[in-house]
Amino acid sequence: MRIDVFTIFPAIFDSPLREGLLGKAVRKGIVEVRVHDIREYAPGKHRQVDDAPFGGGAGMVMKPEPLFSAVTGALGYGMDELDRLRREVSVIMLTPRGARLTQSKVAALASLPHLALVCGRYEGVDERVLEHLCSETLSIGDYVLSGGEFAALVVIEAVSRLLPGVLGNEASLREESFSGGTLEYPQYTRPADFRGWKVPEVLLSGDHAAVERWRREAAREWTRKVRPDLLGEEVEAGGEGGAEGGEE
Ligand code: 6GU
Repeated sequence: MRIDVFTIFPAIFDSPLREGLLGKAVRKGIVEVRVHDIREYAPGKHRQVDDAPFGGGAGMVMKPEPLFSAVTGALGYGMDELDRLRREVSVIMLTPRGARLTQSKVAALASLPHLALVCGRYEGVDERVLEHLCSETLSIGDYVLSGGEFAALVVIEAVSRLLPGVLGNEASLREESFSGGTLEYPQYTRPADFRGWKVPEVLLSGDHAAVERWRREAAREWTRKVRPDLLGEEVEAGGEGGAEGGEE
């Protein structure tokens, strides 16, 4: 998969793309990420990428020209080829105004050949960028970041781990358990007694059916405590799911 990122802070992406599983996927060539500096496409001596909002109000708005130039130019399309660009590349604006990212959305993105992630900054982006350059918008949750960079990294990380050859198979199995209606069950490892805090007896019993029951119940209990909304829903906006842990 190819991912092009458009940002005014390209250095933010340096170490996340080198470290861990994502770094490995990049080195293996499973995901090819190219980071582009929007400012290099801004005209004039000042390379201005933002301006005051029409109609007044606080904050600055990202100008359309540098964003259109950056995305078309870097991807090798003419300014008159926006339709072909949007057919061939999924151009996604990261913004707190965007549609919410879910695991099912992540899986859908992982099946695409080419993403372009546009990182919004400041208090907004000229709406014509959303209307005529981007094919969709995404937000990673109901809180505000000062820019889309960390959200883009979240998308890259979540998508990359689903690509064939990155994880092995356990990824998709775990994803299924997440979309099955509850969060994951608690995990323990050695020592069985740490400063007097003991691992639940049943996990040491060797009784696989009992372990299974305990995990299912512990997962439900935990989910009820921290994410009751997940239990109230038929199927979490995340594909599959439903059969188990859905009743009550
Ligand atoms: Cl994609 N961008 C910004 N600036 N803030 C966010 C977000 C994105 N998703 C959640 N908060």
